[in-house]
Amino acid sequence: MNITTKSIQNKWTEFTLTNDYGMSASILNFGGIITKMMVPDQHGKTENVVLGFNNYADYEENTNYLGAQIGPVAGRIQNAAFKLDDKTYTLEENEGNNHLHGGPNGFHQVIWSAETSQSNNEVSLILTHTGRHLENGYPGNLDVSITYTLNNANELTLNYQATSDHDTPVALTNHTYFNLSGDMKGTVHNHHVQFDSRYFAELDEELIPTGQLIEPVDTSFDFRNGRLLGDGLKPETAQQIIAGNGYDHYFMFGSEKAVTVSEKNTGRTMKIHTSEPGMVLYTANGLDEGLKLNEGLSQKYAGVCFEAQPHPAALHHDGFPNVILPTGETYRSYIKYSFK
Ligand code: FUC
Repeated sequence: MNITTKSIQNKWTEFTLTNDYGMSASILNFGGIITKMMVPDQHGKTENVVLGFNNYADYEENTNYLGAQIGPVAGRIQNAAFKLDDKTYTLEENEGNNHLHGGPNGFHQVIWSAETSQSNNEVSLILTHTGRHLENGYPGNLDVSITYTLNNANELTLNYQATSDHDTPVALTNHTYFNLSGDMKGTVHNHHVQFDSRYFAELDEELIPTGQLIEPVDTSFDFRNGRLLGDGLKPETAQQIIAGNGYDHYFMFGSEKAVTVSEKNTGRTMKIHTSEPGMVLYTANGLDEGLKLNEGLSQKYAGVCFEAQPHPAALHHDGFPNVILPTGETYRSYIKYSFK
């Protein structure tokens, strides 16, 4: 196991965690961005399974949030405002009238403090940051830590912790675009995905949840028995069309908070386990085309994000898992990616 560091343009550091079985994960202290994840396939061939920029400078304006940590609140906050404890808080509008992914100065734009630790069977990077009271419109000084741990079982775990001195909304996630074909050979149409979800959140034209939860029985939104993502990447239903002919929806997990993703050409399988109550499944329907990525130019559907999180729709509607972190309590969550 080891950790190496690389200075990027004299302002950021990239940490690469490597295990004894050929898997590695590279992470920038800027935005906590996962720039690369090298994972062996069934035949022992090690390739990159995430999308990342070829030039680090392109992460400065990462409007597609490649690999980034998202916070304090991932997802869209309708009309960039919410009410809490009888006060209305106004946030910056960065997508129409709405506030997306923590706003323009969200956690994806922060240079985090970094420490590393190492033992025989795992290596970790610990990033910490304090968001200041009302800095981006959110109440409370928010102390956040994200620990990335790679072990010898080819598992990368992200452990999130946050505490605040005010009641405040918190929904942390990671925005990595996966493509298990390795080195971005094509799109994610042939990725097979399975997870236990009985409800997903209906979206309006601005991709804001309407408050309605839909039962996906026997549609391309039903992943309980597994299906190819390609089934849903077409203009079949109003919900797919709204999302840009694909998925960009919040699914609530059932009793199993896990997702299994596999790609048959390489035999790679990734299992995601999380403590979060649901996830946004986003199939890169809106990914800008022609971005210079590590393995070529980006295109629509070049990756898939599994954004495990509570959803800020809870600020405006009943029926969604809570996003308010009470003063002095600790937000704790994890997302674990296991590869086979
Ligand atoms: C996802 C989506 C969005 C968006 C973005 C880059 O989380 O929900 O629609 O385009 O990230």
